[in-house]
Amino acid sequence: MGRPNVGKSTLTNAIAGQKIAITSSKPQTTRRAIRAIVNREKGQLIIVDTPGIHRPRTLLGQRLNDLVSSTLTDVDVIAFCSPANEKIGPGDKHIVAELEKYPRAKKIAIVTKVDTVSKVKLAEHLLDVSQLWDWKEIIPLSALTGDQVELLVDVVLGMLPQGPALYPDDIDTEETLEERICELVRESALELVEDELPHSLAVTLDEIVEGDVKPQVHVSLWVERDSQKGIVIGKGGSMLKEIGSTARVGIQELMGTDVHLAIQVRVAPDWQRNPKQLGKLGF
Ligand SMILES: Nc1nc2c(ncn2[C@@H]2O[C@H](COP(=O)(O)OP(=O)(O)O)[C@@H](O)[C@H]2O)c(=O)[nH]1
Ligand SMILES: [Mg+2]
Repeated sequence: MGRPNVGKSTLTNAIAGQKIAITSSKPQTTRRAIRAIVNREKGQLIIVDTPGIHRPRTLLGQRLNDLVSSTLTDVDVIAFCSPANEKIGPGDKHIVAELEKYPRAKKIAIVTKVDTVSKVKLAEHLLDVSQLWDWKEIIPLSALTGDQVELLVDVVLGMLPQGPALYPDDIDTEETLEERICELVRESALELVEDELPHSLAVTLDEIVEGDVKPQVHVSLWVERDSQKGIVIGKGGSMLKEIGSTARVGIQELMGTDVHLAIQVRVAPDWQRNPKQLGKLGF
């Protein structure tokens, strides 16, 4: 767990060795509790990448916080993440205060993005983190360089209860192909659009049609207002084209084949606050 943008999804992918959760420089992009299943000689680790915890401003925000709470009730270890290059603040303290609610789990702290700071800065940050809670472990690492990532895996595996593996060893995630395709389109759109718009985006899969040459993947990219539709499409469709070509690269890698990607931009009025629209979009 941790504030938005601290590197939770990037770390999940670094451990899994592939992109399971989308990542973004825009905060609050993870909208599901995504499970990555990691098999090592010593055992099986199921990482749950959660949406960042923050004060909810919309019904969507509230639902995501609820999702995080129900997930944390089930896990054996909770890892609180904070980036080395940002001072511990009220947002972090709010999250740490929540830890009381999950007495079952062992708590560790992860200091992310150590590649961005000096040794002195890192030492200061570690000290600040150590004063937040009586952590079982504090592990500084960088998901970008891979520094200490395997150490984290090893430490956490050592904290897990013994028992049979929960998943077969050839499964990487419970995310379906459909979900992963939608997330790749959303990731691409997130990076390309400006400012407030990222929060308004959602993606659903309409169908995958077996074409003569290659499969045709049809998705809908949802926005909240008509005015946003124009922004996402761009001048002469330029923005949409760019979103599509970036997403297509990831989808082709995922499906192991060339695909034709068709994106339809549609409006679901005020969907982040509207229970009916939220349901339609899968929340
Ligand atoms: N320099 C550096 N950047 C990182 C590292 N881990 C994540 N980031 C960047 O931080 C941003 C947020 O990452 P993300 O994993 O989406 O954060 P989340 O919201 O906590 O899931 C992205 O731009 C990442 O590229 C790291 O170890 N080093
Ligand atoms: Mg994330």
